[in-house]
Amino acid sequence: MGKNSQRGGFVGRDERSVWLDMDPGIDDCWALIIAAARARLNGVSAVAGNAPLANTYGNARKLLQLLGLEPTLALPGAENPLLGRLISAPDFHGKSGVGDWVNEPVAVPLDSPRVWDWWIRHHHQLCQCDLIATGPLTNLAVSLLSAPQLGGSWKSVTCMCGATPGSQVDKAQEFNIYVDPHAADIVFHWMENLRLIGINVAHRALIPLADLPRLRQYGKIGQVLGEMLNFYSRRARGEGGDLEAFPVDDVVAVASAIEPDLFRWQELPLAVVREGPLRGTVVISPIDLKRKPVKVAVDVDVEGFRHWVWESMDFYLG
Ligand SMILES: [Ca+2]
Repeated sequence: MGKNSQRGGFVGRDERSVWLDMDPGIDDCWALIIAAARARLNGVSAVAGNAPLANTYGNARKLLQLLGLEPTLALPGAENPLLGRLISAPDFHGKSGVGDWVNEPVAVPLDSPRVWDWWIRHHHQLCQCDLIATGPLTNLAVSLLSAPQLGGSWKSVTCMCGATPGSQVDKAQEFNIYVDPHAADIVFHWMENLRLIGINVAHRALIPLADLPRLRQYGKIGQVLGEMLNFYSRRARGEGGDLEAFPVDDVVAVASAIEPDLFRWQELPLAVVREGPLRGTVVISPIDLKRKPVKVAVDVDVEGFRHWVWESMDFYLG
């Protein structure tokens, strides 16, 4: 594996810098592993989502350690959505967020800096960095409420959430956006250079169950990831319509940020339904809201995506 101790992180196959904002979460873990193979990780911020913040923050730290990276690259974010109580996803990700992988929650001290403090303090560095968000968008929204100019600070921002307006999917809502629809609407309003991956695309780019034994060739990282994906794939298989495959939404988001040509995009101004039975549904914004267009993924090269995933994993060949 290629380490670069001088900068405290891996150098992947290009010199791109990324920041991951996530709620690990099993597919978040795979997304982090692949992002670390492809790019330099500037930071990983945790948000409450698939599990409470103490779990998602602890999971991010432990995974960074597994990859030989500094656990201090992880920063804590929000413990709750902007409004209402946290909804987590133990059915898919286990109570800890990472299936049966033994892990302890890491309590966040009251006086610990939160990620939006770091972003504000280091805002001049963000223009070099692609932000990829694969959890509820609470951290991004808090940063924008605190300092709206951060919306124009990133090189690009990719969010895994929702579903493209007008797409035919088995559910109108998706977990990240359903957990904190108010945060998503703020992000759609204020964030510039924004790309959206919805489940209408992510649930097409499925990984066949038959591919999982390939993980055995990647040593300890492959073993840990394999155990997690065995847990997750048993629960998520069939999402997307194929019982012999499972979705890896957060990995798709990383692919779309690093290899956007694998996707077809359309520009649309977006808003989010925040309350009621359609909570979390993405709609084309009414003209009077005057929103900037978002680049929305409308199609994916499925075979190209799968090839990219395993090519990325080869970074970890022993
Ligand atoms: Ca996630």
